Amino acid sequence: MCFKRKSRLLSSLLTGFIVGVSGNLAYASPVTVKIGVVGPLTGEGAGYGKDILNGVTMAVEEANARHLRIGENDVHLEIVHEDDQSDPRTAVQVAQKLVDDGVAVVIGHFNSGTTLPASTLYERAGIPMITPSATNPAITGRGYANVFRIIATDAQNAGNAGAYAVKVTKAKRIAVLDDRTAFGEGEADEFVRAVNAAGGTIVDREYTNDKAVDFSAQLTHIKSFNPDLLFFGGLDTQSALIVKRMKQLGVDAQFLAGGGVADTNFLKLAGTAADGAMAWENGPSLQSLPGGSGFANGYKARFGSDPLPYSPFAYDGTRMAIAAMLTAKSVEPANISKALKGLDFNGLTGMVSFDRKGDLNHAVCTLYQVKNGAWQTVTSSAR
Ligand code: ABU
Repeated sequence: MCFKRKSRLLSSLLTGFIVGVSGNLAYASPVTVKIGVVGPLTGEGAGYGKDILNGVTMAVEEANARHLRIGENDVHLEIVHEDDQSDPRTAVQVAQKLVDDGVAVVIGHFNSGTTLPASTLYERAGIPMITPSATNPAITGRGYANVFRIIATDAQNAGNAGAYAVKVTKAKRIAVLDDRTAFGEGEADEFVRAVNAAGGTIVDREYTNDKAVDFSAQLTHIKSFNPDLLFFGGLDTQSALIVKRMKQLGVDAQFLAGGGVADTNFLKLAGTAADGAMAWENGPSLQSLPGGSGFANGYKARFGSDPLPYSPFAYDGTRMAIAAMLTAKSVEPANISKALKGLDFNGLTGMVSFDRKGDLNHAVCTLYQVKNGAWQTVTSSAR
């Protein structure tokens, strides 16, 4: 064989080898699909935001370990997370960053007050957003096609609380205090609506803000109405400060709150003043779910702490988005949104499917009460 032919063969073998290798590499190199996660990662709400990020992380790690194949491509999921600091203006800025970054889906935001403005950006960009925690009914009340919520609304949860206060607790004189956020004020409105519908009486309604640490003025005024139940629309830290101050001021009323309160942070901060406090939460209790203890153990093994209330919903929201990609055989946001609307997903938190508005078809809420220093389940309600 002459040198020229030898060299052509070598060259074509090499080319074939390179094509083969590069072909294999092309086949082996998965397409990266970005999953946006957003909530408060700093500030007062950081515990909740990190809990949501952890829930998404668990779902993404599980999916990547299964080596996803979607349509014609191997797919690797990558989390892109942003900190909205629980601030509506920051939320809009980081929402735009996620849109510009080309995320296929967004899991978040945590707060109703951040989700309301940020969701408009996702809607315009045609990117599906699934909130695992923001419960103001207006979030899904604007006819948006790409906004989903994988947890009960406050119309459902605070609605349960209002009916329960009148019909079961038999409260006759009900006072209401809220933190004037989209969440706190919204759930207080829903609570008042349900109390009125059940024939109950609101004797006083007071307001604070979500940064306040002293509630003496409001509680002193509330005390003058001699209520037998106080409903607070707001989160766990302020709830703990309120029950402590109620004891100090001698406000002898049953404390009842809505979502985001029945957690260990409340117990730690409230101490012995926590005993007897009640809270309706916008979801089933983790202990009641077939996969609940497995999730809690897996979470603790991975992150070194117990899950807070919203990671199970973030976990399911992410898994549902992945199921939508598999159903649609596509990672295009428009196709994911479309597939999400038709899915019946057997999740950790139950059978999940969305109604016309993007809310759950079957939502469960749970009432807890502090007994002997721990939150105990009292009852649950499907609404
Ligand atoms: N739903 C509880 C706290 C989050 C929010 O809706 O603002």
